[in-house]
Amino acid sequence: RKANIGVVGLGVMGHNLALNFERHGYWVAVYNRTAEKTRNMIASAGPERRLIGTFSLEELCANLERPRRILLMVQAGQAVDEMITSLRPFLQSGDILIDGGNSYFQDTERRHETLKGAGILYVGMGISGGEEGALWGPSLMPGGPLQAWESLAPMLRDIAAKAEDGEPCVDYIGPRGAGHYVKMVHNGIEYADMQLIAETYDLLKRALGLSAPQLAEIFAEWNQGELQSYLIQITAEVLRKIDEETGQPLVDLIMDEAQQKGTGKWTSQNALDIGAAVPTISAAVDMRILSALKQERVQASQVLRGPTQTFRGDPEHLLHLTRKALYASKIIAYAQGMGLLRQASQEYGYNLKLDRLAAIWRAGCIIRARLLSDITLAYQREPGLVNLLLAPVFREALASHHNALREVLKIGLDLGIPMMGMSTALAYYDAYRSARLPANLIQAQRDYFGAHTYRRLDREGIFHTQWT
Ligand code: NBP
Repeated sequence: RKANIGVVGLGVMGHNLALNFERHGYWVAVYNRTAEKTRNMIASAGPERRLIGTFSLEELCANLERPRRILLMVQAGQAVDEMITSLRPFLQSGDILIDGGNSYFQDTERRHETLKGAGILYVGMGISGGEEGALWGPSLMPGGPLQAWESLAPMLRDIAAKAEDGEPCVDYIGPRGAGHYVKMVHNGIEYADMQLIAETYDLLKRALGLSAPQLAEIFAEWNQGELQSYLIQITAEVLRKIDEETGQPLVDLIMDEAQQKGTGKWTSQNALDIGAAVPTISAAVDMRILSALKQERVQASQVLRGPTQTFRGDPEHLLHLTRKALYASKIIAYAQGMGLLRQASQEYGYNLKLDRLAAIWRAGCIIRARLLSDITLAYQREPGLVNLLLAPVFREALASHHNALREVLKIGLDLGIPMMGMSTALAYYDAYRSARLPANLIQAQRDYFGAHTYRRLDREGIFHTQWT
């Protein structure tokens, strides 16, 4: 019999997504460049499973019902182009090719354009949720031709995570590279969220001298309230983990050099390109870059001076403030990410529905959080909302939390603890709520040295002054 879908690339994600489709009653044909992985998968799954192992792309395509649906789960970049070229001779008009990797959205736009002429429907689909999500329910962000979405929707709804209200965490995102664009920004927000949590951990550890297991209890408790999220939950679990060999908290033994695969950097780069401010996402990328300079930092720590004072305040009060500061800065970081999506939607004609994006991030993905239900509601109530910070629910949350963020940053400054994520979040908030910024001076300077002209508050027109 013919399979309903083909999966190419049986790495961590492809393997588990194939099993997820199979568990929902679909026949899945699988293929991997290294044949051994295919054999192992078929052997370990057992003969009763609806899986068809194939050992060439021709065999894979011959085993698929038409129009074919093929999910590529190979490494992003050149491997995707190579697979498209190799698959191309076996595909026919109307077939659907889905790239589920973390491809750069401009690559997806290009591939979409190339395949369009042959009538092949190219879908760039962001997938979030990691290994477990792929198996038990990821958040899916498919973009591309609407016709492809209509054919894929029932299957994707089946395998996707389900939000609390039972709604599947998948929806049509928009044309061309929209799905991969949205996944990129999802990852940018994820970078910011992780950085804010890391700063909170650092402050509490250094100011209060708390151990990892003590911090684990604090994060676990915070996970019961407004901060409830996957990232806070796993932070508690990470902090609780004891290294079996040494008996020490494992986190204390892990090298403090953060790696990155590029999606956070792309988010910052693209935000600069289209003129959207995402300082907290950029700060998260910058802090990963600084973290990677381990040797330099160790040397600099011997010669560069900072404050020597210790924290003398009330520990309970600091915990209370830090929880509020984390929530406030998290709202501001999400507002930056949503603002970028809004701008990109206009720039690229993606016609993004921000309430739908927040809705499909409520479960399955790495940034799933209680906060996303509020974001969904805020955009449902006011689809034209220009900035998330202006939604009544977040305006009020920030009114009651911004002072805690200020207090926590003052403590961090006094102790010399770098809090680039939180401080950019507060600066963004203060800049956005400033009716007047000092850009008048910048305009005057530009006009002084470059005759760049300026506009005036009191008169219409374009002006230039002989400053000397
Ligand atoms: P893995 O590293 O586990 O697997 C990579 C797959 O790509 C293997 O099947 C490998 O085949 C295949 N491949 C490579 Br590498 N180069 C190839 C080429 N030139 N031609 C054909 N196949 C090639 O990756 P993964 O973690 O499953 O990730 C797959 C995609 O999903 C990536 O784009 C990733 O960014 C994205 N993603 C990952 C996660 C996650 O949590 N891991 C989450 C969301 C998205 P081989 O067996 O022959 O080497």
